[in-house]
Amino acid sequence: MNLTAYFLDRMVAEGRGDRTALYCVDSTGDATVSYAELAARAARIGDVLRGLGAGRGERVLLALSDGVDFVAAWYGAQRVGAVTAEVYTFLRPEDYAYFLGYTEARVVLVDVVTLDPVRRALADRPPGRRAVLLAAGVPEAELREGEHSLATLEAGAGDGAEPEPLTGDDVVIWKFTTGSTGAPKACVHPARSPVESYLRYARGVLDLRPDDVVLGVPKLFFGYARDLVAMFPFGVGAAGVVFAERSTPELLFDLIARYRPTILVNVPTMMSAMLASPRAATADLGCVRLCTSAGEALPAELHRRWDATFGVEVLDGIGSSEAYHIYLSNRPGAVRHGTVGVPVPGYTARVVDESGTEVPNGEIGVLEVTGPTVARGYHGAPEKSAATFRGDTLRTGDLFSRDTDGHFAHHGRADDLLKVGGVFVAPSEIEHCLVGHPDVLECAVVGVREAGLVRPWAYVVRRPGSTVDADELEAHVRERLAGHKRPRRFRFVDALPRTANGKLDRRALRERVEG
Ligand code: 3SK
Repeated sequence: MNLTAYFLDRMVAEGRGDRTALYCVDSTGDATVSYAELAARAARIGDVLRGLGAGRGERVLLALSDGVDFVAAWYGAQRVGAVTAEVYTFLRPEDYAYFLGYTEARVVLVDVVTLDPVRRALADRPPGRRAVLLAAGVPEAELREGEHSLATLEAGAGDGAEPEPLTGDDVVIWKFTTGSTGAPKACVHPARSPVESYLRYARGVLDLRPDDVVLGVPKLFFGYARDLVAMFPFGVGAAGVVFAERSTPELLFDLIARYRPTILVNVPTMMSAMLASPRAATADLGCVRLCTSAGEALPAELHRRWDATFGVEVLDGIGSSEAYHIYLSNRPGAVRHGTVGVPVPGYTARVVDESGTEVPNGEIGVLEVTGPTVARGYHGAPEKSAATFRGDTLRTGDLFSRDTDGHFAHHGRADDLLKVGGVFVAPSEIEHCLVGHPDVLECAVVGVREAGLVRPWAYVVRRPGSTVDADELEAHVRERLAGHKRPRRFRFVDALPRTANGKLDRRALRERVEG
């Protein structure tokens, strides 16, 4: 089960190598890349990596911006049986030092954006344990002794030997957690995880088709997007759109007009930003057959506004690096607002209390999910792994309820719960209520100690041009929420802190509040 053989080479072997695998927009311009071209590059890069000592089981760290190089290098590493791990491109040297030390990567791939911070991080590594630096898109003249240019080595590489023979049990992917509750940890996945996820979610739920074109809002270092844009489509001969720039509503509207994607891989924050854009009223999303939403809970009110404005069905779902990808999702034609749907085929989900007993429908508890893609554990964290994984069951730490029809609703993380006046309050309930106000773009609720008591405070980002004030929001929540759930204070801010994956960073917000 070699992922490059499965997702790329197979298309070529079946005579479909001329089909477009990627539409790319990066600093070198626009490119259309066929399956045959991508497979050939992956084979040569595999040869390069083997030559640098990154073969079977060795970690290859990708610190690359989105583009053809990212995708070709990822499949090159997979082809030779290496273990791929991806990191963000806007980190500080000390962050890269953490990832280099944690992964003990044999090779680190960088580009013009990450060359300098990674180079500085490498300088602090013990000499015998330094990753080899392989630079994509960086002129040879800018490289130092011991650093390598991907283009130069690729030009001298062979077409690559056969893909490394692997089984579904061989570990090939490390997916990093977002790190909003501590240092990022890698969830260790065998080759089976992406293939099962592709078959069950991408085929079973999204019904991916050869004529699909998938555009993703998050960058490729986030597995949610990487798999949906540059892996799952390849299983059916469809195409992904990759672009180096950060996503903005304007850029997305431009890319939609240009590439006419049929699937939009989205997150709630961007859905809210797209709705707030002046272009929302005239944007033509008629080409999009499905929009996925994950990464954070999608408030029902935001979902309804999206439906009314764009008329594109949204499949809200939930996934995680621990479970590899999405394991609960709404289904086309059967969307239930305010829920993340029902288990993806092959998964079972239970809402349990502290003793592990299933709670009755409608009650809130912690979600446990069992399925074929649950990670082996976190690398180097046996205690955290033992507390989170039990065989193919994952204790998610997320609060959920299940309705009588089997749809699951997300109520935030168990460790984000606030105890207000002795009663547990889920910040997400207050946030979803506030986002229902037409002038609230986004908001976050945290517990703040006032005179020794925990009180919910709301941090609110107004819609552009809005002057909505605390009194008006107070009136809005008074009509909708019980007294103890109402925010005691409203703070208006320009933006909320977010993790690299775009999720709300509650820890950073709490630090800001306390600091
Ligand atoms: O939300 C997440 O963290 C996630 C991670 C990996 C794959 C898919 C998703 C939604």
